[in-house]
Amino acid sequence: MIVRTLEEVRRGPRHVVSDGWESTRLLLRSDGMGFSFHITTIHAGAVLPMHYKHHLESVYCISGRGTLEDCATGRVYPIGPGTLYALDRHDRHVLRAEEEMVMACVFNPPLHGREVHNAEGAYEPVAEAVE
Ligand code: 9YT
Repeated sequence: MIVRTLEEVRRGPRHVVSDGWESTRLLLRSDGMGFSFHITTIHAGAVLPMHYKHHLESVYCISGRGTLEDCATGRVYPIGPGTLYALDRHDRHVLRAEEEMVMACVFNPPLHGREVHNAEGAYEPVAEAVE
């Protein structure tokens, strides 16, 4: 059984800070669950183009407000507390945070833990694990 707190994981290497967002990866590939689970904070004003070509991701908004653009259709969805989006088709998208947003994110396959977005807003499938 695994029991850990956001507070303790935030203090270690599973807390990653990047441009416009930071994320605490509570579960990673090395935990053996078949998915990874993250609590991600999107900073106010961030505009994040993303395209997870190698992963499926679902995102649940806990707090804050913003919008999600589906680049294939141009459709823009309001995102707020209680809204979930799932990138079931590896959808290219842009997340815009009107205020700070806290999101719970699940990735399949799980992230290893040190990925950052490449120029296309994707995570490369890499081989290194972070324990
Ligand atoms: C909402 C969002 O950007 N999710 C991606 C997960 C997060 N950037 C992470 O942990 O890498």
